[in-house]
Amino acid sequence: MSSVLRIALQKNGRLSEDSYQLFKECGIRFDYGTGKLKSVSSNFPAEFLFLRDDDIPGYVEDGVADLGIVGENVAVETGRPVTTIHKLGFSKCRLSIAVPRGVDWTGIQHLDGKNIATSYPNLLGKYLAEQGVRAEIHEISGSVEIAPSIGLAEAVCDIVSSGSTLLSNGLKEVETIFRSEAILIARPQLDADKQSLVDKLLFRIKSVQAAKNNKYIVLNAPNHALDEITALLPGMKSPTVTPLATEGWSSVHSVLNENEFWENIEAIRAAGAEGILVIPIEKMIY
Ligand code: PRT
Ligand code: ZN
Repeated sequence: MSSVLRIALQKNGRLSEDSYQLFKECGIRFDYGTGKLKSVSSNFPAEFLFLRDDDIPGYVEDGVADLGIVGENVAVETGRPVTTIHKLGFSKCRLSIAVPRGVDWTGIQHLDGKNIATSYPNLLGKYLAEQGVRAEIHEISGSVEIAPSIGLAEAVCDIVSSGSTLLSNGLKEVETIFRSEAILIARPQLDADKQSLVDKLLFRIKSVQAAKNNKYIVLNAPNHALDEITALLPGMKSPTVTPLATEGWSSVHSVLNENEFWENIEAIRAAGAEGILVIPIEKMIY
């Protein structure tokens, strides 16, 4: 029988939509959101399991699933021996310590002898040990941010994204102890057939991510400025330069990375480029 990859995804939560979208962009079709716990892809040898995120590292470790998508915070907190094979760039958040707004925060030593409520006792415990702080960790599974107002703890350590939950509970963020994003995890020992399917999947994921991080750019340039402009647009190998019907002008086509985008565009315009078109890329194959 030929191999089928089993991939565990969060059933319904903050990771779900982006995870489903990623596979869609990789051209891998499967049904989700039907209430089913399992779905078989119609065009890739993969089977998807829909689970609670906290259970995913364990299922991957036990071999029930070969791959899984979870927040790095969950993967590290559970401490399961799974391999992180790729960072996915979505569901970014941080694990932070927060205290009531009125507290005069002087540094991490402020927590000495205090009670801290969290759902992340391992990550917090490790951080406090590194900082040489002796505090009591009070583990709770949800609604951590209300702990100080009901007298359960003097501080919290919780996931923060926009910061509005802390704000609306009268708390302020004072230390970030961990930064997280969604990651693809794998069972450490995959057989050769499954590993080759993982490689195929990773190739697609990287192509999708590269496309998102780059833009296709087309512009008109006076020939005397071509050297300067093409130096700013190295592209995948080198830019395409073709003459325009108008004497003394060329059309330049290239690819520009999102991170360098605005700075380069300004320099390109200053060098004399005109009619600049910026076009999204669907896939980018190196
Ligand atoms: O039901 P299941 O167990 O599968 O899901 P869950 O409720 O445990 O997890 P879920 O769906 O809330 O989060 C899944 C993953 O998304 C987390 O493990 C993180 O890696 C990531 N993530 C990204 C977040 C957030 N952003 C986030 N904002 N996880 C939780 N939050 C919560 C946080 O706990 C706090 O209550 O949102 C609140 C803070 O948000 P802000 O925007 O007000 O700061
Ligand atoms: Zn969960």
